[in-house]
Amino acid sequence: MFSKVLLLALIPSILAANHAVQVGAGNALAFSPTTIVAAVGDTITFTVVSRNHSITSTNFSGAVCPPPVGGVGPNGFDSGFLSDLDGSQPTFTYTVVDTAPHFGACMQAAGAHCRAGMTFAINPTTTETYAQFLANAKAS
Ligand SMILES: [Cu+2]
Repeated sequence: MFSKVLLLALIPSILAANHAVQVGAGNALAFSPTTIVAAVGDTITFTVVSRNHSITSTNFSGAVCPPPVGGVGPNGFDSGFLSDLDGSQPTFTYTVVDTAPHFGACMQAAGAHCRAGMTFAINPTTTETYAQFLANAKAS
């Protein structure tokens, strides 16, 4: 009985995937990849590899940039500022808890990084695409 319970408890962690996202690779104002398709229970680990950035959820349209402190929910996220200026490559991990699309950006420089295209999407849809979100960010 104990082993069965233990096995059932372990299954989600065995099946869950981790998705790695680079933040600021090549000193660019960009997330890479820009689109993450993830299942509930998956984790997304963002690693800041240059400058000082944030990983923050925001609106799909309208007030996109800058994303607000605390992020836009439900199930939003905000890493706060994470600096790689000391070469420490700080990380932020988000666990996917729903199937809804989530749109994220960097809040640095009062939204300048966001408007420059430093954005990403988790589980975008055919009606809320990453391309449209990026266009919305650049225009916000
Ligand atoms: Cu940034």
